[in-house]
Amino acid sequence: MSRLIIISNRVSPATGEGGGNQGGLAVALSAALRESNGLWFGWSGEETETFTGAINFQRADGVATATIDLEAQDIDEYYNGFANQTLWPLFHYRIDLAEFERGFAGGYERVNARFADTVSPLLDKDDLIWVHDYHLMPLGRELRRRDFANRIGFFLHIPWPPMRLLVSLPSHRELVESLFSYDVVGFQTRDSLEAFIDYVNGQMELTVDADGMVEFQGHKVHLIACPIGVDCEQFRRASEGEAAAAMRARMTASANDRTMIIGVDRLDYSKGLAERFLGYERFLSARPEMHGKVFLLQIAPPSRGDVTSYQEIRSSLDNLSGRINGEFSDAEWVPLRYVNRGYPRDELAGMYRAARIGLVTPLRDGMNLVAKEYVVAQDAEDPGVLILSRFAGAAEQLLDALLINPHSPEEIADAIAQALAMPLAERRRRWQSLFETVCSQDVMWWWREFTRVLEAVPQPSPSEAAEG
Ligand code: GDG
Repeated sequence: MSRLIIISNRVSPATGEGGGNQGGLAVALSAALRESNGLWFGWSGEETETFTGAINFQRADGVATATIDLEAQDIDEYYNGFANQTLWPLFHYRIDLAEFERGFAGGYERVNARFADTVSPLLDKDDLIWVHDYHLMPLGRELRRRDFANRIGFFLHIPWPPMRLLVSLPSHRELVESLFSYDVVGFQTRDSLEAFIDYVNGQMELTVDADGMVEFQGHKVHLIACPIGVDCEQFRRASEGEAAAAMRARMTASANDRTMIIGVDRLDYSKGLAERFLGYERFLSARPEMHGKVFLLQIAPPSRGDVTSYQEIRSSLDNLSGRINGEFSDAEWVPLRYVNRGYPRDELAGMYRAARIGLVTPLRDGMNLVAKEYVVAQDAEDPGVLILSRFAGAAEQLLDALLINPHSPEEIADAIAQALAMPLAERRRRWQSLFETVCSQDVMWWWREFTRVLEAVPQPSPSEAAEG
């Protein structure tokens, strides 16, 4: 078995038991690394005055990590700039928020080259290399330029946008061409895969065969859809564990016989929080008989606070939540509990379980793990109802959720009413089917599937590698 090298913007291995407090991705990638005695490489999250490429090595619970610090200009141009002000909005169909600055693009290229330079001495020729997400798309090309003939795969966690949107990026062709340095390129959904194929058909005049193989400048790339999942077993255990039960009991006490609806999202404009609040407001306006009987708990830990569009969404949600509570609250009831902080994962599991409705309404999302976590955490005897945006990648799999258009406050309001009235038998039937789907393609399935496809790529013989 080859050694696995994972390269991502940030490195977050799962260590020890974790008490159900580590995200599924960290748990799965750590398991993958343990199995192959591999290495996880990325940015430490720290700033240094001048970039040196000095590597900080750590090992905990059988997982080896190697991290580098970046300088302020790198963080501005690569992370806050090209990654989060150009690619993130554009790939979430928010061209109105995308900034196209040459400095950002230059910083992105520079940091990808720096990643390649610093990781190169750590690589052996038989290593299987797995690069993650939009921060590092050109890294495969940078490694090829440094003569690495290894099998290299790339997985995109966010959506791939339609061709007509992508062409508004000045360097779209170069960015896409750089993906042809990989052997396997994985997307979350069929929809993203098809959008990518559309681009290579339309802009590059290449043909992708029925197995997802496409050749560019003599190099074959395998395109796949490989949906990420959650760590079903661990999260199920966490949701039945002590911390979850204690949190659930506290929530039940504080709910005071009111039915709870829950939303959990990073504070990000792609998550459709404003639209969710408007949908809930519509529900409250249309159903005065429900006043005092329900409340929405929205957990929204702030993220990317250095970027203006994130400061703006935060302040507009402050206004909107204030308006809704001002309009509908009375002395004994607050309809919206809007909380700008995070909770430990096992407590989150207890909150999901205490909620009759999981409200997940992103305007666009690569997958959305919250939808899957909500399903896993439910009590099989008395499960809640998942309301899910059609525009989350998870909607391709979770067909037994109540699927809605998040741009429509009426659809959100109607779905809330339908979920509240849903008979137990229907709740159980829908949940059973969702649970089976979520747990049959969990996060362990996902990494095994991706690495299986990558390992199946024929390794070039030493002479081919030398020619290539
Ligand atoms: C990207 C893609 C794709 C949230 N609040 C708390 C907390 N969380 C955890 C959730 C969940 C995770 O964060 C969020 O995952 P999502 O999938 O919902 O969204 P992104 O962060 O945007 O992730 C997405 C994902 O990558 C994986 O490929 O699904 O489409 O955008 O696990 O539970 N965790 C804790 N406290 C919180 O308050 N502990």
